[in-house]
Amino acid sequence: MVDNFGDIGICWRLSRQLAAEHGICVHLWVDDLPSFQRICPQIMPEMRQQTLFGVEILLWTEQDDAALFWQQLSPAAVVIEALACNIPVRYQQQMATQQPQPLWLNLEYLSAEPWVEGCHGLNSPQPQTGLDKYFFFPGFTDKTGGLLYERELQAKLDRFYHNKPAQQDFWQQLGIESADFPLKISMFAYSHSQFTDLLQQWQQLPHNVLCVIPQGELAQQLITQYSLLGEGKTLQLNSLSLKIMPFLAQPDYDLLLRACDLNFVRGEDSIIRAHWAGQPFVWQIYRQQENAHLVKLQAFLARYCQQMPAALASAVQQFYLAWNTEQELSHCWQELYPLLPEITAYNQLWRQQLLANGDLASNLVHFAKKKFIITPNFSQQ
Ligand code: TRH
Repeated sequence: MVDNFGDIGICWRLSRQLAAEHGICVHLWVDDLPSFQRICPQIMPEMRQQTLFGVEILLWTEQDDAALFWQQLSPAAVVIEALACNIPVRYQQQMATQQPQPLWLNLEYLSAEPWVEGCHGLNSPQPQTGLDKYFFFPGFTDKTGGLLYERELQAKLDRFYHNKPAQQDFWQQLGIESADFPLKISMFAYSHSQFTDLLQQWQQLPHNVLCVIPQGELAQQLITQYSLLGEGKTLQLNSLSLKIMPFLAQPDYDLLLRACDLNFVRGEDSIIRAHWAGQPFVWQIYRQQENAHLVKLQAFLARYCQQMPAALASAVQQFYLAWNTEQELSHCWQELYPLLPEITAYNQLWRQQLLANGDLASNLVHFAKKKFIITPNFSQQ
């Protein structure tokens, strides 16, 4: 089972936003429609071509006649290679024959490392086509492409948060009476050998705690560990209620993050959505070989914690490091827990700082317009 949704999650948000807010005609090529359907239930995996939310979605196949297929397509004015995919060579060759030449962008992975600023917007000449490919880096500063953020997002999240019946309804659809839980935690994480440390800590709190876990790697680990736990069932461990929940449609997942008091997130898309939700969050970064991810994690912590009071920064950093290196968690949880209100307040400032960099989709459109001396059909549908 594919259990990673970050790449499609990012491409889908970007495509929808380019179509909805910038009136751009977007074709999104995807090679795994069943995974896409997990975050967007309207997707019909058996359809090679479908239009949703103004975006034309097409199946990317590697079948025998694929070369001919790509060769026959008329290239777009702007072509985005997202997150380390490679456009088929035949399509690249077609791009090279166009006048004006298409703008070719390489949308990179998210990193808070300082070198990103120097590489964002750089061109990389492609000898086989004579075209330039431009690096477009998401990031946390105004020298990067910024972060995905839809125009109406804040208003939508605020409306939901202040509409108590809507929130109650949301929880009820998950089979949860939200009023029973003064502390609600969402737990979207990769498997974790020390997770039971946290569960033990939460069981001992003097009030009820809810922890919801979406279906996936960690949920499977827990189902193996606790025979009474299964999909849709709630396991009661003293004051802790543990529940495996269905994977939600992406917009509902955004609401879940707003409705919880603490969000554990993973990968590159959910961490950013947790930012916008504004509640305290803990990031489990996607693991890479030779611990390359820990360098990225430190770079993020350096930026995120920069303006925190020293004691807060230290508690946050220790918890993040323990969570990402599978160390014992009880002690760091005890340090972190009383600081959650302080983190919530800090997150508002941090969010404002990030929003001042502009959103990624708008920055990308701006970049594309700057690169075109004349604007072909990119900006109008
Ligand atoms: O799924 P991920 O672990 O993705 C990762 C990283 O992005 C990594 O960079 C990539 O290379 C690797 O996959 C292969 O975590 P991420 O990035 O947070 O993506 C999860 C997506 O799933 C995000 O768009 C939110 C969405 N989601 C839902 O739509 N519903 C849900 O119920 C949940 C839990 C998530």
